[in-house]
Amino acid sequence: MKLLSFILSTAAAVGILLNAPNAQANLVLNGSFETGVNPGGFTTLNSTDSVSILGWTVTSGSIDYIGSHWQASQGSRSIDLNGITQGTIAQQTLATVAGQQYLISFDLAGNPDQGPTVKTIGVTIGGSGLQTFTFDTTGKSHNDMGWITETFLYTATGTSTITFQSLTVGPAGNVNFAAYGPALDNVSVTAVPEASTWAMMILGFAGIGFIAYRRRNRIAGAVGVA
Ligand SMILES: [Ca+2]
Repeated sequence: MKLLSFILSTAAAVGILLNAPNAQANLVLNGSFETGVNPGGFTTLNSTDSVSILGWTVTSGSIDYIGSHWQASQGSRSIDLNGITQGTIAQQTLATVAGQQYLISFDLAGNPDQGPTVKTIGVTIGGSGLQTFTFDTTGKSHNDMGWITETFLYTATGTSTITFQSLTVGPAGNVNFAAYGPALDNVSVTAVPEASTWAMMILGFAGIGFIAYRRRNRIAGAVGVA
């Protein structure tokens, strides 16, 4: 029974640890795009707008800042990376640290109003190179956007800029009118604890569990003598 309680307390400690990544701070300011001008249904923002959405700059083309037009993934606002042309948004200075690995996570969907059916988004952070992701809007609608979460890992070389750009052309390949792009919401960049850190933390918690086990053992023994 005492050994069982030791195992249970250690298991509880490991359980707390496994939830620990959720506690890592998101380095992205306004990653859900909830703070900015009131977009109403939606508002088109052109390059180089850096004031309409807190923390974000439209660095090329145009985007749509989406309000009630469709279901957000998180909160009530999101982005269509095609305004009237392909657009790019960026956050300039993330406080990433050289040598530290980060998990980049974002929610992806697509404007279901017109083709192309498959929307393509390009993502860069620091010197990561372009990461591309696609989303198939088949069967999706404003009320059922079908948001998915995409992730990748990046080891920083210092502070970083993160960019999201549309790689989606217009219907029938029209690049001059390309208004139906990839949809973006819920961006986060969080530090990933190193394996050695995890090992030390687990050993530490196991040690605490063992000390608690020994203490209960002694108290039980003392009570037994009295
Ligand atoms: Ca949002």
